[in-house]
Amino acid sequence: MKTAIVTGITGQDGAYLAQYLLNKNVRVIGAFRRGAERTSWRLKYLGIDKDIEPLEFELSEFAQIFKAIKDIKPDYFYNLGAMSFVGTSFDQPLYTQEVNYLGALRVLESIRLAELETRFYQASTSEMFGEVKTIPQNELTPFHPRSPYGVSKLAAHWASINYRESYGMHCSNGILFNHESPLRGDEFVTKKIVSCFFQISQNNIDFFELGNLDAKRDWGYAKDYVEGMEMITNLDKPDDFVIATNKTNTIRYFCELAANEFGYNIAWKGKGVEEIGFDSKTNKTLIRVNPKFYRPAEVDILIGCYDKIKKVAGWKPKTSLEDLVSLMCSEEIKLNNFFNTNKVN
Ligand code: NAP
Ligand code: G4F
Repeated sequence: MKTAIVTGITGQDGAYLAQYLLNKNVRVIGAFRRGAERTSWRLKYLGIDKDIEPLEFELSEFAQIFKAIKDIKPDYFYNLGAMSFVGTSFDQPLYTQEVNYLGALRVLESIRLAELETRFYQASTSEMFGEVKTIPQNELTPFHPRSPYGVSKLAAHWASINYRESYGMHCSNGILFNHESPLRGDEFVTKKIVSCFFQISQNNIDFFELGNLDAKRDWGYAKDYVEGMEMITNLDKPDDFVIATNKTNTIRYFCELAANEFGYNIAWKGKGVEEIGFDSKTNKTLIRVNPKFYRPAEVDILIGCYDKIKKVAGWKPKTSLEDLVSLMCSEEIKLNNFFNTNKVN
């Protein structure tokens, strides 16, 4: 039986990856940080909280990381733990580097010092492309990050390549474009939109506020994407791969799709901060713009070409944006019931 350490086990991808690895008969050691309980609501929701071996783990603490890796000698190390919210990285640039870049470096250095054959996976991101130089973006597209988060992830990306080239370690980077699911954190725009429409449908709120409606993202389904992570680490040759859908859409379009799922028909009027989204059936305003959600520098468009991973590992996306929105909206109701009936963290 192979053993995998997964950092970020309490996050969206950690939960789905753990579920996928367990189904492949891999022993999963879930690295969580103090303050989080040993099991997160996501693991509980998926029904796998009892199947994961918890490991207290802080990405800013070298001695703890080194000891864990030396003692456990994992076959795989999936580094998904991060300060992952772009907006917050502008307010916490140093902490973001500490965890996202130096955290990855601590893991790499620990594997090297412990002289292990551990296969390392780094959660790289389309945010590294930032102000994009080509459309679509692929593994050869030059990087131009636009946030402290993007800068930290790019540094970790290069560290992973550097350990591969310098020490022959099996280090791979998955350059993942935005991927969403019912388990997505509340602060990310897709989940925020779905949750707010649900709250409007329950008469708990009248409207909600967003920032830039024109940004375009390549959105896929997280459950499809963790399969790509597992495929990458099982390739003979470590390498870097884009995982994406090769389709891009605006935040505005995502709102329209989610609104439909709850029985609203969104139309738009006004411009900039004056713009509103209203239900054309009732004329009620459901969406307003608030500049507090704008970012100091924006990534305007992301769209990824996944040809390389399709060719090398046979991975391709299975879920359309329309199906993804539909499943996020229907699951939102179930999630609400889950939170109402479970004491979870
Ligand atoms: P997420 O839901 O925000 O989860 C982040 C995880 O990192 C949480 O488990 C969090 O633990 C953990 N973490 C944060 N700081 C830590 C620290 N100092 N030490 C140890 N663990 C720490 O993120 P996600 O969407 O699953 O994304 C997984 C990874 O992929 C992240 O590295 C993200 O940057 C990257 N990525 C995500 C996307 C996407 O669209 N989702 C795209 C590209 C790359 P707590 O629960 O204790 O906070
Ligand atoms: O959902 P977001 O916060 O995701 P973002 O910034 O693209 O980052 C996510 O994807 C990255 C991959 O490219 C990951 F690496 C990263 O960890 C994270 O998972 O914002 C998406 C877009 C942005 O352009 C933002 O300006 O939506 C725009 N937006 C408009 N109104 C908003 C809002 N974003 C948020 N979070 N909240 C709003 O109210």
